[in-house]
Amino acid sequence: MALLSILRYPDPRLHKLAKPVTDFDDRLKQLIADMAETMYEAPGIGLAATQVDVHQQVIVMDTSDTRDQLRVLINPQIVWASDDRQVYEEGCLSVPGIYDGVERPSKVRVRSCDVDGNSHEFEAEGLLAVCVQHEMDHLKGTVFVEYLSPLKRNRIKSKLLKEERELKKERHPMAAR
Ligand code: GNR
Ligand code: NI
Repeated sequence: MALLSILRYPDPRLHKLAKPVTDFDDRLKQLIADMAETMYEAPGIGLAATQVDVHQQVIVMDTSDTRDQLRVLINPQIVWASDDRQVYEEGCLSVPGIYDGVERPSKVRVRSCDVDGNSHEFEAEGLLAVCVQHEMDHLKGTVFVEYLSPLKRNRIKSKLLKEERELKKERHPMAAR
């Protein structure tokens, strides 16, 4: 097991398009184990492979209160979405400290594969529906801040870049700036 480092917005690698998984092998199982460990440690309710710089369609999620209901989604597709929508205050491990309302379909039906390549379908609502759609956006290179106004997005970008510079200074206090 290993903790993976999570890319931070505005890293351009967060906008890469993930490719479908074709090999359901031990390498995939290792990636899933490492992503789950990283998600629980963060802590977060979901993590997409894109966020750890792996551009394959892999998601881990756990929206349970007990943190013992790991869900693994490989090559997920939304096969149905409700017309009614809900606004939820979203956050993202790749956009630390930022929370804002995002409107999405309140229910979705998802088809995805498990670690062995078997296809499954399930319906999601509430927090699970929010999380699935948020994670699937990551696989398409979309971060939730892209649903906010350009003004808000630019403020978030500046704030995170400034924090990034401060973090670098702490790591290398004597380096030239
Ligand atoms: O941990 C997370 N919490 C969260 C809260 C509201 C809406 C979406 C999320 S997902 C986020 C983890 C994450 O960044 N996944 O990509
Ligand atoms: Ni996220």
